[in-house]
Amino acid sequence: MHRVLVAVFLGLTPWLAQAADSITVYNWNDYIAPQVLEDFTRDTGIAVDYHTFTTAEELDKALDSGDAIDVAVPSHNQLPALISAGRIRPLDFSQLPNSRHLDKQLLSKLAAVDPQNRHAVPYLWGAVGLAINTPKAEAAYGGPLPDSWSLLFDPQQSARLASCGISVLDAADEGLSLLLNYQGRSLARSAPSRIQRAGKILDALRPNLRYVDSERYIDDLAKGNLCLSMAWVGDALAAAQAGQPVRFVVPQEGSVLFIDNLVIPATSSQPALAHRFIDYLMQPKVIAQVTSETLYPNGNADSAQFIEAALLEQPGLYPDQETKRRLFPLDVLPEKHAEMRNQVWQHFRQGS
Ligand code: SPD
Repeated sequence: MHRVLVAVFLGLTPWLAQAADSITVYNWNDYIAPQVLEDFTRDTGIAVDYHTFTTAEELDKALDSGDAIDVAVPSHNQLPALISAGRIRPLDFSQLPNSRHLDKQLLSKLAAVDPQNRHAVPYLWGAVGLAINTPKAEAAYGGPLPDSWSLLFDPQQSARLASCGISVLDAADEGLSLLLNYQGRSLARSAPSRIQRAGKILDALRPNLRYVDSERYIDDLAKGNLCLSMAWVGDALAAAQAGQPVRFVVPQEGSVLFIDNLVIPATSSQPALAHRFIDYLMQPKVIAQVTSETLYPNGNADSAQFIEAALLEQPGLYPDQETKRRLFPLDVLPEKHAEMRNQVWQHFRQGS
């Protein structure tokens, strides 16, 4: 559904590209309400050349390429490297009056990776968990399922679910953080040799998985073609909204939290227009529309009044206090650890 709507919008881009002012935006797949892009162009006369990516590496590559990008959406754990490499600019808050609506608690979390919140404003955030198609998974498993990452990380358990379809996000930080947390450890505090050993466990799981991909699983969950996925919350809730008996679970061992942010890359050729786009998205009514369509919580303290009560109360979208206690933010990795993480993940992703 999300992708169809995006395709409709993209069909309009040749016409939009003729507008005098235009900006280039890089965002995660399935992470905008396409109507918001059309409304922005209608309201401001600024066309949007909109690109999507599905992994953090793809965004890093685009930002390293030197191509002019006006607005991008990195996750919080990418910010320290982007800031220290000079890849993103400090924001000019005098051009962002709607920043007054931002959630102060989220801003204080972000200040740990972007001191004084100079470079980034929160867009959408959420938890990683398991998307479970309960009837299919229970039938394959042979009874009720434990509320545990063991469904995925214990090869004996995942072998029981392999026949109904398991997928894993193509997200090294999430995957390795969750595995090490399941083992009672932490990715950022693990030596490269420990990360390498974690890679061996992932490799042992690989035969039980249908694929490692962060985009294909959205349609497959929504069509009932998978019974267990490591999932970002909105992608899991979209399958439930499409009518599948899919629930989003934050297992008892806990899980990771991401905050995705609006930033202006150093290569932006239109920083004033980029500020206008970011400010537009920070209007409570606009970002509420994005949350309502993507099913991800947003970083705006004043948007709830524009979101349907049934959606706000939907379990999983905004985690309750008990779930929040089990969530920890994705870690920022020292460079040596990051190299090992990339090596291990590339091997796992390829499955050979
Ligand atoms: N459908 C893609 C949604 C992206 C969610 N955020 C990704 C965070 C990666 N660290």
